Amino acid sequence: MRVFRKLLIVCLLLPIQLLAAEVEIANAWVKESIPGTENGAGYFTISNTGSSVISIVGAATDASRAIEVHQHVMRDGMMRMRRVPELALEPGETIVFQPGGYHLMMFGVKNAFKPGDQVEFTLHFSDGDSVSFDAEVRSIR
Ligand SMILES: [Cu+2]
Repeated sequence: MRVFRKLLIVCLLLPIQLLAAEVEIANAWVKESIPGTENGAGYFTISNTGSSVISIVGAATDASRAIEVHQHVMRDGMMRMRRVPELALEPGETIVFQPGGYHLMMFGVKNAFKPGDQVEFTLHFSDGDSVSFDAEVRSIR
């Protein structure tokens, strides 16, 4: 009986451990590759469903040589991109990654993205957690 009770406690604790990164990812998509280019961009909506601040500190994918979190900024009347080393989400906050704003910038895309393809991304958070999700390639026409 005592052993059984211990097992039960371990089983109850495990799921809590696995759900440490309390975020929700929705509407994940990737731009269809433009012929002749080897860079790509991924978009999604992320919500912090937990009760503490969570920060995106990096991203990963097998689909490209490198990947960075980027933002578009206006400088001297020109639209430019800059790398975002850390992006914080307050509890309850939602940030939309979309064309002209935040995006996952991919350098050296290995296979051109075609509509309907699936691309897997992983986001790394400052607390050491990470979350993986699939994005669908969408036509830009
Ligand atoms: Cu970019």
